[in-house]
Amino acid sequence: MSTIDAVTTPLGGPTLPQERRLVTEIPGPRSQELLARKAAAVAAGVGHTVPIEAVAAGGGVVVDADGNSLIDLGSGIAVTTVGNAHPAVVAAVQAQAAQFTHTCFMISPYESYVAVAEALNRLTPGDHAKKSALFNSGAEAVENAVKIARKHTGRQAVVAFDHGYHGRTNLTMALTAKSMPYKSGFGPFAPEVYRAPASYPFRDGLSGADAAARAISLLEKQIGADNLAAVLIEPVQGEGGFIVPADGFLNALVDWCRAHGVVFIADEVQTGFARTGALFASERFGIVPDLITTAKGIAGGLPLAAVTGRAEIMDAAHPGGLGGTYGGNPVACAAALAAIAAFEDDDLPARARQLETVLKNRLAALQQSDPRIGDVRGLGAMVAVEFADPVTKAPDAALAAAVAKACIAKGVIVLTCGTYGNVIRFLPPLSIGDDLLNEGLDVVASALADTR
Ligand code: PLZ
Repeated sequence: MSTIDAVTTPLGGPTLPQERRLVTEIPGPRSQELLARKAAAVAAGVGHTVPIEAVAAGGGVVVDADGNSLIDLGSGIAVTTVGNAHPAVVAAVQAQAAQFTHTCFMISPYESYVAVAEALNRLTPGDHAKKSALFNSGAEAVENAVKIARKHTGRQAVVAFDHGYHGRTNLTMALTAKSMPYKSGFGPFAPEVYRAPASYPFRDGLSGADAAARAISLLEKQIGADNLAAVLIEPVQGEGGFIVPADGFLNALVDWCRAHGVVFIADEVQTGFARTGALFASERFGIVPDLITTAKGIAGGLPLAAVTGRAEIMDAAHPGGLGGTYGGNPVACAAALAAIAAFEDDDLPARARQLETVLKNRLAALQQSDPRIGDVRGLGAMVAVEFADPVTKAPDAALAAAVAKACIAKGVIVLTCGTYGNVIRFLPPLSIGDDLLNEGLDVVASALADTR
């Protein structure tokens, strides 16, 4: 049995030894035992990328039940941005859990929910009057943003983009572009969802203005502004491949939306909270969305999500029209307040910009010596390499999978992504040290060299 042993299990947080340490093969025997139990007990549809039993994490490492310490370049998919088991988050969670764990905000309101809403209203882009509502997951936030936009406009159609990812619930599956693994066999999907072409500079070569004109033409011809409630887009597309749109693309979309009374929703679930070197990626493009969806990094690992936006739009839903049993759970809100204080007090956006420099310099150097890296791109601590044939640009998913697998075997957690599955993404926690990040990138370089 791989039951956690209180004596040998290290405590998480930044005091964990910040080192890559392999004492067994990955997975070691205790991890293998858990994975066998998982295979027997957990539905096959719930996959895993890193074959370990995690027992502790913090700073820039994840420790497994066999005593291996892996460098974390994934942050649990961009969640533990402040650092795993961040001491202030842990303390806030412990204190709140001892006070009360739940009342249901819709039954008996409490202060921390309101304080999170105030913080979001203050910190998100734009100095207009704002309001927020809290939920449990990114998908739930996106669903509610669409509900709010429909109620506000009295229109039904919603536009999402090629390469977009917005979740796994029924409406957000419809909004998500990629069939496998997210949608295949799970339909029928929600109606009145349309898809427009995105800006993907490495593959379409279009300027931001031209890519926007192409998308806007589709909106006007296929839907008509009068029918369109919302345009929904990730400022940097995450699961779709860390695609940074060409300059001016998002700005032109926002301008068009504003001219036609269409609600512009920025899905900042993955890009939000310092990840891209600003508190919100929208700031890096100089756009002010009408609504912003957030989750992931907001609460240091606790499940919390939000919709924040123009007060008059947010107030369109009738009293009782928005909510949910757990939305804005007090323990998650306490965690969020601690995480948000860390983002602000420790200037974590600046740390993300430092990591951007390290990541891009190292990966650009790697690209110089290896033409199979077609593109290095990203913002802040959200950087990726796209593997492609040097001549035809044909996506090389097999190479991305082989490199990621080799990195994990060598004790470095990296994740793949991309519509074509040919992208390796780097999402380190902002609490990682430069030495550990560089060691992780050394391992990536040697894993890539081994595939030649
Ligand atoms: N919007 C932009 O990135 C979640 C998905 C992992 P939830 N991305 C990770 C997986 O395979 O399920 C995401 C996102 C963007 C929405 C979501 C959905 O957020 O908290 O997973 O519901």
